[in-house]
Amino acid sequence: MPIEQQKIDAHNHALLPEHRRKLEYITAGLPDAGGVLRKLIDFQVAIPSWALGTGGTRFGRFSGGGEPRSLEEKIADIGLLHALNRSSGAISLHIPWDIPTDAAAVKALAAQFGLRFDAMNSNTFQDQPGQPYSYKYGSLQHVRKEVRHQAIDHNIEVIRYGEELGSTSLTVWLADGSCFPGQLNFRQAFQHTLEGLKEIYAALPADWKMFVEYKAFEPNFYSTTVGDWGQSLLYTSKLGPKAYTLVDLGHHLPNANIEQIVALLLMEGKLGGFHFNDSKYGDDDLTVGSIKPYQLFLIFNELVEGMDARHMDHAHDLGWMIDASHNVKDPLEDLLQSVEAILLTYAQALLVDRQKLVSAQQDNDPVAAQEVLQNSFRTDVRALVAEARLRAGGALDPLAFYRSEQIRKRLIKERGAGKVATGL
Ligand SMILES: [Mn+2]
Repeated sequence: MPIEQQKIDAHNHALLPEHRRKLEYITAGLPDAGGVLRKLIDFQVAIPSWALGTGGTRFGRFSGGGEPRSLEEKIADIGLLHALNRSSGAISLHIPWDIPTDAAAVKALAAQFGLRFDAMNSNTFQDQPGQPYSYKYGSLQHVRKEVRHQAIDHNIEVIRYGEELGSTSLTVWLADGSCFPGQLNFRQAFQHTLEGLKEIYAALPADWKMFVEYKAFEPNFYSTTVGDWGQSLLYTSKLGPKAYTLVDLGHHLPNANIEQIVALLLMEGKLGGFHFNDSKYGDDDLTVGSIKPYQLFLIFNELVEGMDARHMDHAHDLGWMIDASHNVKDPLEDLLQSVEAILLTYAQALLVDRQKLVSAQQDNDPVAAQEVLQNSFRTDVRALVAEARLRAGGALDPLAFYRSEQIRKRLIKERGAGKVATGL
């Protein structure tokens, strides 16, 4: 659904006096507001194609209607988000849910919305119709060679689709593992997985990256073959320079110190990508920043510090993506909230007084260190993020605009109430 720029302009015009007042207040205290705004404008978060429909649990799925019925409509939904917030300029596809029948046309459509293709995602955690071998007992780890080869071939096929679309990375997430003690030989499962990843790695084009995502549990509940960042790092170190670890915020055991994991992976040059979501208990896939915003801030603080230490480009050198599910919210509203939370937290991390923090660390002064961090965390940066959006051509208040324009209602009218998008 195309959004008319003049409607966004009218929305902005009405909010401008109040916005200016708040912006002046925050920028007055900043040494380099212009630099922060430029970084905020550059920062783009990829939206996965499977996040546009209502998500479900094993208990049910309650569609809100108007869900995209095709890859083209998924692209249109992300184009809509990007038109409103100017920070969702990439799409991450999942094969086989999003096989492009005409890659050139799909690429051209995405370009019309200002979108590029982020990481391609393979799927060896579900059986597809007509598939010769089942992944019930794993894919790359499987005890049978023919199952492993089927999984390898699928990943290579995903790379080929990605090449046609201009993507430059493959995310491999393996649900492989075991549900019961004794079910699996851990070393053999690791070796099989490594061999399979090596074959996939060999098929990567020269400028591509491979991301190996880890997860502590689910769907397997006793062991996972890429269960934590150590295991992922082991694989990616053995694979080579194009292989990186991908951190999904929800894929840790409770209370894991994710900011420390991020710092060490960055130090080793092995952090490649990031999946944002939030959780209370496990892999809850809730809206980013809705449960533990301070943890997200501490993670971003390490990301900014670690990327600066390696002279990395914040916007382009890591893959940023939302990986969440929306059970009770309108997916598009949830995604607007998530992107907003990411940018607010990134802005807060950019405000951290690094010199003061280093001094506090050198002086063994935990009180001063806490003051530095919490001073940034408690700064209201909403006007700063809104200003970045305004300068990039977006809406000052994307969510308010989405609601006042009754976009979901219009999507239901256009696409129907009963159609359910492909995804989880
Ligand atoms: Mn993920």
